[in-house]
Amino acid sequence: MELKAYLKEKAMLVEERLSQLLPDVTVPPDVIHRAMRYSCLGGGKRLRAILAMEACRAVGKEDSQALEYACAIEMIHAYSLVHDDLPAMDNDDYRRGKLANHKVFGDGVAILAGDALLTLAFETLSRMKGPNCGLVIRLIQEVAVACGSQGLVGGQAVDLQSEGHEVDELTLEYIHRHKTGKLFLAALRGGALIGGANDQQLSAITLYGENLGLAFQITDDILDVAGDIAKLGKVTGADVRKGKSTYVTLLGLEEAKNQAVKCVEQCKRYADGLPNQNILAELAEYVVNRES
Ligand code: GRG
Repeated sequence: MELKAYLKEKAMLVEERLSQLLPDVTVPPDVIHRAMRYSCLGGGKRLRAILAMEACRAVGKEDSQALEYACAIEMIHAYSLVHDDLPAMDNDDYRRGKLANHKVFGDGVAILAGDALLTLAFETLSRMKGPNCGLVIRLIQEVAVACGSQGLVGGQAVDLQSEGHEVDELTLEYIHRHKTGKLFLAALRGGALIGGANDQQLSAITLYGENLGLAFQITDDILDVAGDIAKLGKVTGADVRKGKSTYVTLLGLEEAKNQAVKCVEQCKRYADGLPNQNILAELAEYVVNRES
């Protein structure tokens, strides 16, 4: 099957399961459930979910075994986007081609919707049926560490502090390895653990994930200067307007592209060493060639 069709099919599976896991809008208090569903459903590439499922498949189990885990990761991703768009953070009005959560529901409800999505993600992890208790705890730990002050929150904190200053490449790398990279890593590593990865396979998946995260972020920076607003579903040029350093401002457009290509080469090397048929190598290509 062609990659695009395959990704669409997997994204639909994730969407369907997420819709079942999220409380219905008829469940009180309806405003919070409407806000949660608004930002968690009906958009997004579901890249992190697909990575979790592919990592599971790459080391030996059906990708469906990682579906619940993949949904928990997508809830956390949605939460991070809702909070990131708030006026006190990145202050963006649009996300995924529609108004940001706080523009529809107000800042207070948007904060609570994010909080509830994070909490529901951990509830979902704790209810997983397939993995044994020990593995469930390990998965919860992977996700918690990725999200905390030495993960996404840490990356976001340094990003906030850096606004309006020029930062060096090391700081920029810190921001992105944490703010963006850690959730990719948690998705991949958790999927691989569900798939029964041995230590060597888990470290290959980790190295794949580190390179993928970097390739993804460099591409994000390139899209912010050279992307198509209609395809991106948000405005371009936001980084420059906010005085943010990016891979493009630090390295220039051409060198940024070269670095992304190098990361993809590394990704392919690690993906090719995994035992079962998977699309991780193609996904790395997709990440740098994407338009949104
Ligand atoms: C602890 C989860 C958590 C968050 C609190 C707000 C915050 C701290 C962190 C922000 C993290 C953030 C917004 C990182 C940016 C990640 C990024 C590049 C998002 C876009 O990802 P895509 O392109 O989006 O995969 P879609 O819409 O396709 O899902």
